[in-house]
Amino acid sequence: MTVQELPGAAADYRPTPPPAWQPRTDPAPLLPDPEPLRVLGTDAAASADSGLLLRLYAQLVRGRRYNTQATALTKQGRLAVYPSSTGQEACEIAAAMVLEEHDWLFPSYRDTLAAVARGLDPVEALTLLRGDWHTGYDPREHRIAPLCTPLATQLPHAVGLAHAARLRGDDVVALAMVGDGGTSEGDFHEALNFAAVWQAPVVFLVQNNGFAISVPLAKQTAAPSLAHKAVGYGMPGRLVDGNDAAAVHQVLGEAVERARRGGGPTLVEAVTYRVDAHTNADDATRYRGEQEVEVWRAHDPIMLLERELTARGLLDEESRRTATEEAEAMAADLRERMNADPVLDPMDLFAHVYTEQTGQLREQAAQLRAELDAAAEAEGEAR
Ligand SMILES: Cc1ncc(C[n+]2csc(CCOP(=O)(O)OP(=O)(O)O)c2C)c(N)n1
Ligand SMILES: [Mg+2]
Repeated sequence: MTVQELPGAAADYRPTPPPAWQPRTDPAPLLPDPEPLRVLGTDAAASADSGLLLRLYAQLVRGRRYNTQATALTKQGRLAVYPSSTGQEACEIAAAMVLEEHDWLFPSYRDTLAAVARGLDPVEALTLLRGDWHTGYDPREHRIAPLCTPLATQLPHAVGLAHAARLRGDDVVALAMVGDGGTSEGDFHEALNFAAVWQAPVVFLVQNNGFAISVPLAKQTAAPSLAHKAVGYGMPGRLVDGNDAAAVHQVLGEAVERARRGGGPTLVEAVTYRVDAHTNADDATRYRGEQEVEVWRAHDPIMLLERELTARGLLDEESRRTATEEAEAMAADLRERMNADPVLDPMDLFAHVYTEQTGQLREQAAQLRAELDAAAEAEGEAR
């Protein structure tokens, strides 16, 4: 294609150079470190609190078991779909643990573990994924927004809530979770911009697990790292090893404290890996090799913690067994309760959608009501 030049353009155009442009703030302190922060297996681990490491360990073991149990339930037809976070447990658990009870968590569909670690009933956390109805839990009870399926839409919600809380003088930090793919959504950019302009008390946690379904990170972005995106909005970007539970806990803890003190938002990129397929409905062998997965298995979050705890003499056979038994008890309870058929009213589908029902939804509700009544009548006549 040839670009047509306007007559007289280029050659005659000799503008006065504009005044030198200066950055309004120094970008250097906002830049992420070149390497993700690691604690486990480094000198920094010596100063990590042993009680915290043991709590993280118990929760990670429990989280892994939750993932395998929920995946098994999909195979048994008890759960429609489950996006496993196996391999990402350190991010999930640390995110829940750095928050106070009065803070808010804004999870994505993959973040069931974070919601459960924050106190949500393990069965209620699966209501949506079972296809029962809507969110399935009361978001206000534990201050956990709905597990969000539309990518990144939870982020502007988190910013709005955090900003509103600050205007009211409430001590609330919002932690919003999103995937690497979600960073390409407009909502991600709008949320970051508003958060930085308003200095809202928000922490954005990007779990870079390498893929958005089959799309690898290299096809998602050309940025030096996802954490670098923070700089363009005027907030600090932090890069952390997402499989190192102590490091994720430290970085998120610092970001939450900063937000609480009025220091504004932070973007944290946790570099991790989705070991399982996108969901039970996906076949990951079609877009990645087993070798790649093996490399990440050798950097497993539970294994990294076990190594550290064992080296420090904090984890013996008995405490390991206790953690496993507790996780098994949780899985058994989850199995039992998920195997009971839920009592559902299909009309609930129309409740809690809008304060004032739209005309279209009213029509659909009437249609469903008529179908249900006809079915009940036919069943009555057949008896
Ligand atoms: C707005 C929107 N577009 C597309 C989809 C379909 N979709 C569901 S998950 C997914 C990939 C998201 O990848 P990522 O953000 O990296 O999260 P991950 O699944 O890896 O946790 C896509 C494209 C969606 N849910 N919402
Ligand atoms: Mg991803």
